[in-house]
Amino acid sequence: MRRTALGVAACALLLAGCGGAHSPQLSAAAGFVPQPALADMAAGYLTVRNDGDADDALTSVTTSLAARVTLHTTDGTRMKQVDRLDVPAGGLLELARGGNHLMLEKLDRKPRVGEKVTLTLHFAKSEPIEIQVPVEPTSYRPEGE
Ligand SMILES: [Cu+2]
Repeated sequence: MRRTALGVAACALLLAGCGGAHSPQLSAAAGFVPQPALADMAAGYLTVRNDGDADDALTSVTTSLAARVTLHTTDGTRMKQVDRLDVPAGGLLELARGGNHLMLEKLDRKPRVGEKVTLTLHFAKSEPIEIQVPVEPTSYRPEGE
């Protein structure tokens, strides 16, 4: 009992000592890959939510489906490859049609509607998150978009 209480107290001190232990707390949802029109390239969309009190950033994505995944932003009608996409503290990183997105390049095979694709998201600070996203019809748009 006593040891536990001391442990907790020491822990609280330690946390206070490192500036309140700010850390990101991430979760990923609402992902999908539209069935690609091209044989060797697909887009990917998802949302990363940060319930923590420190910023983080998506820095890369890996999947067995594609040799390479790049991160893109969209500026007007032009897309631009970027090194990272920020996931602000208490905020969202949204990847959606017409905006930020993933490009899955050099596909192993063409994914079909009904399949699941496993994506591993890598971040600047947080541990990687693995999600399974469905392959949707080419022109699919989620509700509310
Ligand atoms: Cu792109």
